[in-house]
Amino acid sequence: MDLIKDRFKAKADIASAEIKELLKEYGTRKIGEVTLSQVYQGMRGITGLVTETSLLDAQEGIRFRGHTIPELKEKLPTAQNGSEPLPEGLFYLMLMGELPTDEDVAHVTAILQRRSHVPNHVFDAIDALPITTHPMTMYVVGVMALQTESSFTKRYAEGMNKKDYWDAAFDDTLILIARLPRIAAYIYRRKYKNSEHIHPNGMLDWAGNLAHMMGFDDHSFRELMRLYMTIHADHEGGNVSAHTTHLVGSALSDPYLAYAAGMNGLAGPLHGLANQEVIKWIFEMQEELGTDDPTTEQIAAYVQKTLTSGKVVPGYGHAVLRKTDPRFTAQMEFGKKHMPDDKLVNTVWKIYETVPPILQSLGKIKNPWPNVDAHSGALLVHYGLVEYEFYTVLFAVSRALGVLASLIWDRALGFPLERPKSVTTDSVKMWIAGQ
Ligand code: FAM
Repeated sequence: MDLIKDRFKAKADIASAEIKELLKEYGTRKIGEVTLSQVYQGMRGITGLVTETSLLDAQEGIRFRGHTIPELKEKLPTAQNGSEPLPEGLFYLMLMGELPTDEDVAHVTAILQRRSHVPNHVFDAIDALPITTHPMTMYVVGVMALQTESSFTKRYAEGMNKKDYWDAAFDDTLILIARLPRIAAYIYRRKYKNSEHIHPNGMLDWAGNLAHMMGFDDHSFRELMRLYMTIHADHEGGNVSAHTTHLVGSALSDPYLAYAAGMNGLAGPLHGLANQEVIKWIFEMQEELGTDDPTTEQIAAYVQKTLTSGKVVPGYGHAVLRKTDPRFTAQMEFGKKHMPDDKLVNTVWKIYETVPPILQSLGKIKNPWPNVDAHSGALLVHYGLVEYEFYTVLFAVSRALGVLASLIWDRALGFPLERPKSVTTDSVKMWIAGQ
C-alpha cells in the first residue's frame, strides 16, 4: 500500500500548493450567481464544491480525470482474456489523476485481495435483520458494523495531527473498498440463496470475485461486473451519494460513517434505487400487457398511463445531463455484443425509442433521455440475477470507488467543514422588501 500512498502524497502536495496559489490570486473572483428559484429548487446549477475525481458535462456526459467512458474502455487495463476495464484501474486514475499501467492495476488488485477479510460481527449484524429487510438497509448496516475497524476514528481519538488525516482516510478507504464485495455477496446469498455462502477466490480481481461470491462464474458475467463497477463509480460531486459522503466527511466523520451516509442517499428512488425501479416498471408493464415482447405502441400507452398516474418513468431524465447518458450507451454496446437477441434487452431498446418523444411532449422535462439505470437491470436479468431489489447494492459497491477516492482528496487538500447558509421565507420577504 505504501508505494501507492507515497505516490498519492506527492501528487496531493503539488495540488495543494497549486490551489493555494490559485486562491491567493483569484480567491475573490465570483464564480456564479444564485437566484431565489435555485435556493428553493434543489440548488440546480449552483457551483458550490470541488470534486477532483470526475466532471460531468450536460451535453457530453461524465469524464473521469478528463477521460470519457469510451476512452477508458480503450485505455484502462482489462482482466486476462477480458475486454472490459478493471475498476481497480479507474480507482487508481481517480485517486492519482493519471492512467494506471497493468502493474499499477495488479498492485491495487493485490492490496484489495489481501485486505478483504470481514470480521464476523459484521455478518452477525446483518443476520440480526429480518430476511425481508431491503438489501440496501442490510448493506448500510454492514458498513456501519464495519466502522469499528476505522483507523481514522482511532487515530483521531489518540490526537492525530491534521496533516495526517489523509493518511488515515487512505487506509480506511482501501480496506473498506476491499471488504465491500464480501458484504454485498453475503447479503445476496443470505436473502436469495438460503445463506449458502461462497468463499472468495483470492485469484480473482475485485469485480470478478464479487461475481464469483454471488454465485455467477460465467466469464461474460464477470466482464459485465467489471463494466458495471466502472461506469457507476463516480458522477462528479453534486449528486446525492457523492455530495453526502463529502459533506459528512467534512465533519471529520471517518470514511465508514461518511460512505454509509452517502449510500443512504443512493437508496432513494430518484437516485440509485432507480435501477431497481426500472426493471420493476418493465416487469409490471409486461404483466399488464400480458407479453414479454411489447410493441412500441403498447410501451407508449403504458408510459402515458405511468405519467397520468403522477409517477415518473424510471431510468429517464437527469438533473444535469441533457443527452443520452454515455453510461447507458456503454451498456447498450455490451448488450449488442453479448445478448443481441435477449427479449428484455430488446424491450429496453424499444423503450429508448419510445420514451424521449413522449417526455419531450410534456414540455416540462429538461432531459427526456435515458440515464444509467435505464439499461442496467436488463443485463443482470439475462444472467439470472433477477432479484432487482439487490441492484442498488451493486451500484453502492461501485460508487465507493469514486466517493472514497474523493474523500481522501478532501482530507489531503484540507477541505473544511461544509456549511452553506440557509434562509427562512420570512427573511426572504424582508430581503425582497429591501429591509
Ligand atoms: N418521468 C416523469 N417525470 C419526470 C421525469 C421522468 N423520468 N424526469 C423529470 N420529470 C419531471 C419532474 O418530476 C418535474 O416534474 P414537476 O415539475 O411536476 O415536479 C419536471 O419533470 C422537471 O424535472 P427536471 O428538472 O427535468 O428534472 P429534475 O432535475 O427535477 O429531476 C431526476 C431529475 C433524475 C430526479 C428526474 O429526471 C427523475 O425523477 N427521473 C426518474 C427517476 C430516475 O431515473 N432517477 C435516476 C437518476 C440517475 F441519474 C441516478 O441518480 N442514478
